[in-house]
Amino acid sequence: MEALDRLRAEAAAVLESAADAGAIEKARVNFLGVKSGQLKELQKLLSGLSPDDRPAGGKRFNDAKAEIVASFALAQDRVASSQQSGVPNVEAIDVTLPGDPVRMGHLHPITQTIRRVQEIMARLGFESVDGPEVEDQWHNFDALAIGAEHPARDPLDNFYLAVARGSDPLLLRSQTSTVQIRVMERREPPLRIVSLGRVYRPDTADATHYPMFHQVEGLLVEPGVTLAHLKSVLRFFASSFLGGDVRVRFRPSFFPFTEPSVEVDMEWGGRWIEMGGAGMVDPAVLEAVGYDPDKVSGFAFGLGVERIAARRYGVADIRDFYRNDVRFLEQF
Ligand code: FA5
Repeated sequence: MEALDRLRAEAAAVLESAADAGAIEKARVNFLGVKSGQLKELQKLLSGLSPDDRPAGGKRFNDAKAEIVASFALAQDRVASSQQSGVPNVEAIDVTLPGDPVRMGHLHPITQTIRRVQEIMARLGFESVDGPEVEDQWHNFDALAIGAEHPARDPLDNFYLAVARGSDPLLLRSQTSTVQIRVMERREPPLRIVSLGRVYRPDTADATHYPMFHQVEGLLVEPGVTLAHLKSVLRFFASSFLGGDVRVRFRPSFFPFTEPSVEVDMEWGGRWIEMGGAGMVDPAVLEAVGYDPDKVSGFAFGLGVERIAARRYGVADIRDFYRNDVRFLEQF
């Protein structure tokens, strides 16, 4: 039975050094082949043993066979894994190599702008609130003193939603002034709120317009508020947000829900850019939400977030914010 031990050692050596699947297959046929494998030849010798020796001989034979089969499986695993890593027969992972850098994303510049505006306004005591993007006629128009025949309601200037016949038409809000009403309906003055969110208008996209954009709405209602307070707040905001001493200019304007109304311009490289509208909350609006215009007054403003972001980052075309070109967005 020494022949068995020799065969066992030989098989282990051959399989250990087998470099590829071909060599393993050759070794398999040589040692384990059913017809003329070496193991098969030795098995034939078992029948020549005396009945007393046969059980022990059979056991040694089976042990040797199991060992050769195990070496065979090991060799197969070894060759398969070195093929996968492309590295022949060596440790596949070098833990001393520097890791692959992970590409980190960051917040979209408009989201960064929104958070920064909220932060600055919080320093003046303005609390951030939200309102729905799908609005009813009351909050988008009626309560803001925008009459039934006002052109701002034109279906061509708004995204109306299909609703059941006979029910009040809903629309994607065209301005964040809706949130003024929602807050005043729920709360009593004094109030200092700021609301940033999406608004929708079927405007043709160009360098300063997009059909979906964001507004920042500010509202302050207290006894004795004047236009001078409004200008101070806007100048503080503009200087904090844009850095330096930013000049703010009011131009006379008209909004149905403010009286007087102004357009708010900010200076940009010697040029004045319109950032939004503002004014003193119209007494009719205060009355519509149940406030007493003899006791409190207020100011409100609504600025375009894309416009102030473009001003801050030196972006010439607000459409760039929504092209999703990573090379553009990476800069912020
Ligand atoms: C309003 O929407 C008023 N609700 C603002 C207001 C609030 C007045 C409170 C008084 C009191 P206006 O339609 O002008 O006003 O829009 C305000 C700002 O939104 C504009 O000055 C501009 O900065 C921005 N804006 C308007 N349309 C677009 C657009 N299509 N794309 C990007 N920004 C826009």
